Amino acid sequence: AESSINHDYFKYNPMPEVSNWMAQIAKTHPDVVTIVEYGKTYEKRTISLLKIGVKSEAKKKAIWMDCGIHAREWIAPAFCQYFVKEILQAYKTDPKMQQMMTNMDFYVTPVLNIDGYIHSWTTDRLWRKNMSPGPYNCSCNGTDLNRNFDANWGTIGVSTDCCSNIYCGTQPVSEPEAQAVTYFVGSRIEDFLCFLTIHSYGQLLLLPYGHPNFTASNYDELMEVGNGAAEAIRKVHGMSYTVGTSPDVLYPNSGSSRDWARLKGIPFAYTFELRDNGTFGFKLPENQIQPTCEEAYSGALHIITYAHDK
Ligand code: ING
Ligand code: ZN
Repeated sequence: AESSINHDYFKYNPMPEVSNWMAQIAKTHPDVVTIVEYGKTYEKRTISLLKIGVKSEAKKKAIWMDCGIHAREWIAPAFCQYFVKEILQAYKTDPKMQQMMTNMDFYVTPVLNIDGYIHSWTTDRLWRKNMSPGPYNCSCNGTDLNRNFDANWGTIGVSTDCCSNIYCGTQPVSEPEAQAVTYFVGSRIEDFLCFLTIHSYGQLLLLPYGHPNFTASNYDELMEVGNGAAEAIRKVHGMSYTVGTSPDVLYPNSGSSRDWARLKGIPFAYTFELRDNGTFGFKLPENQIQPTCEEAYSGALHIITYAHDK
């Protein structure tokens, strides 16, 4: 219990501290938390998530959240840690959270791209991709995991140059980290109401699809709920988040995990692009971790509550 009590949520934590924290959270909340190991990274590290909910034999709905699919976006893993802390705290006293944790399990992956995250701490702060080697005759490492999913793979907003930061890999789901999410979520797809994938930066709430030729069947509802989340965010510290599809708000892309999740049938699939707007970019100062997490928590809960209540 000591080290989870002492965990500092408002600094950036390197991977060993995140792993220790996960173990402590599971140990100190055995009634509602389990660690699930569901894959290996290219460098053979274990990918784990925290499954959080009231344990029961009944079939439950589910919420997905992953952080740290891109190595340099350090505020994302910080948010997943904060999110877990907050829902566990709310569960103690808040009847709404007790109801949601009774009906749903929260599956939270604090760091998906573990190899890349470690590389960005030790070697290259602005590393984005995973660490798998390029194909034959290419000397660069790394595939952009958010271009590697099986969703109009390789068609737009990607590069086939293995040195590019948006290299999509040799084929859909070629990467072990993308495989882990695809198999875990794909094997219980009908349980999931929400798929929230956390990035930085830009202060955006992005919804499917990244490909400009496709429109989600529930686009209007996704926009409405997204705008509600942006309003909830603004109420916390006055920050403004822009809501829309990737092509409408920024640029098109293919092979994102969010698009894959929506294509598979998860109704509420969003990408969060946390602070800031470019002043500090990926190197968001630690004194902004707390306000960024507070506002994003409010936005995420808006979406989750809507999905639960519907
Ligand atoms: N942004 C995401 C990326 O994979 C995205 C999501 C896609 C934003 C397309 C805008 C357009 O590029 C970051 N920051 O990684
Ligand atoms: Zn990203």
